[in-house]
Amino acid sequence: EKDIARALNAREKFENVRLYVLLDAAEETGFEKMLSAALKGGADCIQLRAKNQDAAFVYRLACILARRCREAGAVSIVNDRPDIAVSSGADGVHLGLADVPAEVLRDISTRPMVLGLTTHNIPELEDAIKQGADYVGIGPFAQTQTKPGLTPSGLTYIKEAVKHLQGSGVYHTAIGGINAGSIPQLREAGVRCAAVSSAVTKADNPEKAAKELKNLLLL
Ligand code: TZP
Ligand code: MG
Repeated sequence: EKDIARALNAREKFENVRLYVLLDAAEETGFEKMLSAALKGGADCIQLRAKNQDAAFVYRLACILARRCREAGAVSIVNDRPDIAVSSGADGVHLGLADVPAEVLRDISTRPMVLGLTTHNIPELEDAIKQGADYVGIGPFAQTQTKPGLTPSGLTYIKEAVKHLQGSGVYHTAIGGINAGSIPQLREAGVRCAAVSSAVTKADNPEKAAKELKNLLLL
């Protein structure tokens, strides 16, 4: 019973997340600047996505992420690495099919953690629910430069997933090639939360871009 209460507590952290921003880490200063802009722009959740980087570097950035998000009242998520998510003080971890299984997080958690899992179709979605996901990524919505080689599912899978998740208590975030122009059709499809990378990080004014996305998501 106590375990259920703890799990619900972690899940509830995601309840009010509307704008989810993924930040790729290249170097520390750039990361901190972008993190500040995203938080000022109203991002409710930030994910540290550090591919092909030293664990020492990822850990350092994750600690910064966790602290800054806590101060701003936003949710902090570390991609791929449950060990770094737990030890840095972040709120959660995001895992895909190529990452360690969700049980690893359970085995090493010293506190309740938010678990996010990637899904591309209904069988993967059902599996993610079984694995105890607090939220699932649903997509990719459109062509993305950030993660090459993905075939977009457009609105088809996103609509199915939103319907499938109704009443499950599991949250979702649409992902993949989303920009401000995508938000109205996503909202129409029942999407509450959208995850973006380039729409914020490659914008001339990242803070302003985040604000615009957030306002559209709140409509
Ligand atoms: N997973 C599916 S799409 C994607 C990830 C990490 C990248 C999203 O980035 P962008 O720039 O918003 O398309
Ligand atoms: Mg991954």
